[in-house]
Amino acid sequence: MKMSFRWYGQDDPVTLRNIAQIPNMRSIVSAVYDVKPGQVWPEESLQQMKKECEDHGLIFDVVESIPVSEDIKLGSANRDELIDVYCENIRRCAKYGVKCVTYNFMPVFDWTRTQLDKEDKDGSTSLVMYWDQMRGLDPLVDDIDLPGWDASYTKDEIKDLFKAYAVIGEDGLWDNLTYFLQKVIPVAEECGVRMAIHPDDPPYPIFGLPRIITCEENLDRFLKIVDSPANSLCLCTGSLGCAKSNDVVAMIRKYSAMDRIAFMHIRNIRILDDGSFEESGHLSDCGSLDMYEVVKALVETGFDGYVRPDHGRMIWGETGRPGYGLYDRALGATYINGLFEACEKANR
Ligand code: DNO
Repeated sequence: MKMSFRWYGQDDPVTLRNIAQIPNMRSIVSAVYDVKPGQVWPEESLQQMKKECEDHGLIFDVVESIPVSEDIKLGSANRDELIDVYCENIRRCAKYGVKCVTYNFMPVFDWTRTQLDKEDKDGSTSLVMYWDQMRGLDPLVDDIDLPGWDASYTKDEIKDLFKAYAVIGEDGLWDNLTYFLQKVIPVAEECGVRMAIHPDDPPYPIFGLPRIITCEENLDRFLKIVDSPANSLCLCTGSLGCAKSNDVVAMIRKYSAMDRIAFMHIRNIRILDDGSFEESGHLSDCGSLDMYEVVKALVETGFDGYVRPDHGRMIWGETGRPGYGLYDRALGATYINGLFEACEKANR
């Protein structure tokens, strides 16, 4: 496996020097952040990112994310132009050494949480989603302002998007994803990039918006749309794992054996009785997922893709981007390294 760490560029309080000091750290996961979705990424930005990483003994070879515009997901009239820009961005990333590009196909917003700084008994804080804070909210009536939502939309724009997704539904979203993949994957293949779709987080409908990258049946369907290693998964244990019906270890075993996992996001979550969940420390004991079994499944199937510790808690008084501080993610990386070493030695 190739150990990696997400870095938000020059504005990130976590520095490349910090990251380079974590044992076994190899790759940087980043993106060009000062360009809006649907625009071409300047080559200078990619070149600079590559150089900065190299100056710290790290490799910039994973992009997270090239965002997919809503007009592509909705199948709007201008989608061809936007897909052309998307393909150009893949080519540009490849030119500067990128081997894996992560993206998601979630309508309107990325992950959903109800609080980003829930304090645990030990004083650490983490991201949580509590159903009792979600219930009763209606995006078409209420002014919803959940943490992590794209603040660039006006309330009216959000309402229009919800209506547009209600019209296309899940079937329309599958059609638009198919259209996107059929154009994008050949380009990725041509330039040696593996596209890695991130599962919906959480993997069930939120406020009635369609969600399709959610479960084994749907991942099977997704992978068949274009049957190529360039059309792969970013398998996020914490996202798929918060639906009790998902057997994450079995999914990893199956898709890794098929060589269809390009990128692993490894983190643990604690599922509560009502289906709410809290992001926990990475260790198996801290949450509901068995991280040893996760890594064992990867090792036994010969996984050689990218791995990153996903969201960490805020500990030791650190402040910063929720989920993306240095300390707890570094502890996560070290724990994951340990699991890999043990499983690899046992597998020899
Ligand atoms: C959350 C991340 C996601 C992920 C995107 C990929 O912290 O895992 O935001 O980057 O869904 O497009």
